[in-house]
Amino acid sequence: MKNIARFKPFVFRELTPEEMRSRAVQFADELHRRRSIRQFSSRPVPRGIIEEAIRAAGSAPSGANLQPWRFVVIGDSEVKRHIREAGELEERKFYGERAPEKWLNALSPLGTNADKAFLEETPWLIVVFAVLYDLDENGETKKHYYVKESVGIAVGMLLTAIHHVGLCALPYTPGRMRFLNTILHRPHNEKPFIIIPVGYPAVDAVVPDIRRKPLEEIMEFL
Ligand code: IYR
Repeated sequence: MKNIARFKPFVFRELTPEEMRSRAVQFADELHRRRSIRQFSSRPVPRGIIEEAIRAAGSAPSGANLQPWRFVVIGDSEVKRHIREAGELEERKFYGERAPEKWLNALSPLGTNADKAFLEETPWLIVVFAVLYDLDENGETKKHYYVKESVGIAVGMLLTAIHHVGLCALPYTPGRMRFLNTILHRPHNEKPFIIIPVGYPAVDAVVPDIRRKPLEEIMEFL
């Protein structure tokens, strides 16, 4: 093992306990206002905003700092249409044959179905790929570690960044997503992880009336 670790001073910005408390409450409240949206407006969103949100996601921690993610942003209507067609084909199989009764029951409060108009409505679709391994100069594969965990954290940060700038999104995952490699010309080591339509909500958008578990149900201190 070659030791190539180099270190530099860590610049820590300490907050007062009052600032800490106030920021903690404000941030939790802000995140609780986030909702997954399924009806979007076609109102344009500047590309620079999407770039900054992805830059925020790119700060996520990752296994061995290998940053095993790729964000493909689609603004082209024809590409969006292809993704919608392939997504809806997959969803018709899911809702029509593949999904077990129990799964459909769990989904019923959300009122979802095979129609995925949002894939064409939003100005941008961000398709996140998990990069399972890299190829080095000699064509040798270089393994990536904790890929799902790393990409999951980055996507969480991306959704947070999108919400923070005042836009809406939907973490969307059709059951099988390899069609995205074909449509977007991505190599096989990149595995589709999630599709995130981003934009303004439709003026008449509605959200399911569902609740979030209160703190006591999700937390335990020992
Ligand atoms: N992919 C389908 C089904 C679906 C599955 C889960 I788990 C959800 O939280 C929501 C939907 C769809 O998007 O309709």
